Amino acid sequence: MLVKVVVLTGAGISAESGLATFRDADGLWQGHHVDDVATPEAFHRDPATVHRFYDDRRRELRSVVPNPAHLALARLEQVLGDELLVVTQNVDDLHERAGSRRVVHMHGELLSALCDSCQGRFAWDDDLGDAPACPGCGNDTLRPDVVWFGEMPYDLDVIERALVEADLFVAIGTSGAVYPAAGFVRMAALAGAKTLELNLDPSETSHLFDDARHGPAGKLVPEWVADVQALSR
Ligand code: BJW
Ligand code: ZN
Repeated sequence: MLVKVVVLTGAGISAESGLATFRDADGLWQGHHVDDVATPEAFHRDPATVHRFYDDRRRELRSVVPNPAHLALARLEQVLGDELLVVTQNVDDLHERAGSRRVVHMHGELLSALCDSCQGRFAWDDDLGDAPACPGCGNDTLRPDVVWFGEMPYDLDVIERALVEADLFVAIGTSGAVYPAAGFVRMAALAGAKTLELNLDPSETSHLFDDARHGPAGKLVPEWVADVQALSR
C-alpha cells in the first residue's frame, strides 16, 4: 500500500545533530532574536552582524552530521520513491547528506549565495562577510540565499501541489510559529490528508493535527518510519 506523503521539517529535526533551534531555551544568538537577524531590514541596517550570523552557521555545518531522524526519512524515500516529498524549513544540508533526494528548501540554503544585483544563485561554502565578488556579475552584492521575514519562500507552487495530492502530511520538529509553513497542516487536511505531528512538545498548531506524538525526533521518526515500512510490505 503506497501513499503520497509530504513531510515538513523544522529546526527540531536537526537539534540532535547539535544545531540550535530558533525558539527553544532563550532563543537568542549572541543576544539577538531571530527576528532581529532574519529580516531584509536587519541586513540593510547592519550587514556585518547578519553576515556573521550566517557565516558562523555555515562553518558550523562542517562539524555536524545527520542524526537518526534524517537517516530514517532517507530510508522512507527508498520505500516510497517519488511518493515522498520532504519540505524543509531548514537551511542546513543534513537531509541531503543522510541520502534524501526529494527535498525542497523553502527557506533557502546556507550553502548557496544570492546576488542582490543580478539575482544569480551560486553554490557557496565560504564566508560572505568579506564581500567576495559575485561569480555572475562581479559586484560585491552577495547575500545568504535564505528567506527572511517578509520575503517569498521558495517553491510554494511545488509544495502546494504536493499538499493537495497528499494522503498523509507529517510535521517534524517545527514550532508552527512561522507562515506559510504553519498553514500547511490546514491546507493538507482540507484536501483530505491525514495529519501527524512529531515534535518534542506540542507545537502552536498541535490541535490542528489528527494525531500527535511528542518526544525527540531521533526516537519518534525512526519508529514512525518503521510503522510505514511494515504497512508497505
Ligand atoms: C524538537 C527537538 C527534538 C526541539 N526533536 N523536536 C500569516 C499570519 C501571520 C503572519 C504571517 C502570515 N503569513 C506571513 C506572515 C509573516 C511571516 C510570519 O510567519 N511571521 C510570524 C512571526 C507570525 N512570514 C513570512 O514573512 C514568510 N514569507 C511570507 O509569508 O511571504 C508572503 C506570503 C504570503 C502568503 C502566502 C505565501 C507567502 C517568510 C518566513 C521566513 C522565515 N525565515 C526563517 C529564517 C530562515 C533562514 C535561517 O535559518 O536563518 O526561517 S525564521 C526561522 O523560523 C527559520 C525557520 O525555518 C522558521 C521556523 O522555525 P522552526 O523550524 O519551526 O524552529 P523553531 O525553533 O521555531 O521550533 C523548533 C521546534 O522543534 C520546537 O517546537 C521544539 O519543541 C522542537 N524541538 N528539539 C523534536 N530533539
Ligand atoms: Zn551578481
